[in-house]
Amino acid sequence: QHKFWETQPVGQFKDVGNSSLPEGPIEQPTLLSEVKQEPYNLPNLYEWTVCDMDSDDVCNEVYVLLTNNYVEDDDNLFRFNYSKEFLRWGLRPPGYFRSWHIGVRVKASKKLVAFITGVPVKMRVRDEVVQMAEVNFLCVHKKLRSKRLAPVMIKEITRRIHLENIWQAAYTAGVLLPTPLATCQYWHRTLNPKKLIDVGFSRLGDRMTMSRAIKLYKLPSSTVTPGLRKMEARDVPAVTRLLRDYLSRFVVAPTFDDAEVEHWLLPQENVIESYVVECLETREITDFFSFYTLPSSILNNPNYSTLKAAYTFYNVSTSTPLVQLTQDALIIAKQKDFDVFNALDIMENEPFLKELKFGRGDGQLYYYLYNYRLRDALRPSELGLVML
Ligand code: NHW
Ligand code: EN5
Repeated sequence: QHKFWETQPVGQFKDVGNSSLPEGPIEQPTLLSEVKQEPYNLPNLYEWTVCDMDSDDVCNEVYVLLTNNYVEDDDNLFRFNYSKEFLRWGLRPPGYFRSWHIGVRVKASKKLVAFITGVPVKMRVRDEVVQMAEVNFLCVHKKLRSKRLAPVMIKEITRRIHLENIWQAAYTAGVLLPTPLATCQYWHRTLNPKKLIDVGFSRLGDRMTMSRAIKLYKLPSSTVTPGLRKMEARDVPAVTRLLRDYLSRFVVAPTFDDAEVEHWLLPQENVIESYVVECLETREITDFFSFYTLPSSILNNPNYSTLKAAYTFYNVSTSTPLVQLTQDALIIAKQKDFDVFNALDIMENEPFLKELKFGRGDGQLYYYLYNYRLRDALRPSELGLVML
């Protein structure tokens, strides 16, 4: 069934429910000198390349590959369209390794035809903090699919992660593989009903007319939380404290220091938006929310070419109710002309989803760990990790 995944140190379907297996690493690290020193072999026409994301030309090649070949929805109406600035942000966090930005080129033409990346993250699993890689942006050109290139790419990035003495990884996918740490659901809050219906992202249900839909999804024209403002560099220490405290509640979550909070949360136009609530009396930062910008190309529509989507990222509420905080996020997203605001049912999101008129999506997101076993799958609300 899974000729490749059966050979890997991941939870196997046959072991689901077997509580006798211990939690923790599935296989032990080896000496670095015992890690294979040469890259895995690719089919003869292809060669490995490190993609230098500092280079505008290389970044553009990656962007073009993903724009034309990355993830689509089940009905092939939409394809993720990560921007170049977004890719640079997502792939160059503090301590990143250039060697983990791996491309495959056609030897003869040098055309980039496949890609896979990792970035380092310190992940807490229960009460252990484990150095891991987050693996993302696995992509094989449409014309090269089903040739078993993906397993070679996964083995090669594993080798390069091992060379940095890192032995665990986290990844997410829309497909079911052996075996999920958690199974999460996408939810969508309509901001621009007319466009979402026109492009096939949503449908007018029974007894729903366009004017009813427009009224249903209407939002206040300005935010309601006093003291809400864009996050600034001076907020980093306070936001780090809030986030560290908050993420400690979840079974699996990253741990962030100031440098990582600065990288992942300081606002960048068209990439990441973050807002803090500053208490007007004490000047304390009591809450914050963030969302990232990830448009999708609309495939084959005569009137529209991109769907502007916001994805909720990390949020912490200590004094403003999370529902109100998230409503302000929706209002700001609407002001910034997003068409839809997306969320997963992870962390404490579940309660605000229904309240704020999110609708269940047709996509799921499975979370995985490589070389780390948990006795049972987690509930989405036990997960404190968002991957791009
Ligand atoms: S999920 C997004 C993945 N990308 C896309 O869906 C883009 C569109 N699709 C493609 O480009 C986020 C291709 O279809 C891909 C597969 C490249 C997906 N994850 O080459 P073959 C991520 O980037 C298995 C893992 O013939 P293909 C996360 C499949 O089950 N495995 O297929 C990435 C089969 O193995 P099996 C996947 O269609 C995490 C084998 O690949 C997969 O031409 C990576 C078939 O290969 C997926 N999304 O190419 C793992 N999709 O055993 C990182 C298919 O079932 C692990 N497969 O026979 C950690 C490594 C680091 C460890 C460090 C200690
Ligand atoms: C991880 N780094 O399927 C990335 N998206 O629901 C890789 N559906 O947008 C993993 N099919 O439900 C990616 N509209 C896995 C996700 C791949 C993309 C994907 C889903 C998530 C999605 C939309 C559009 C469906 C189009 C037809 C959807 C319904 C919204 C509706 C709004 C009004 C109230 C009811 C729901």
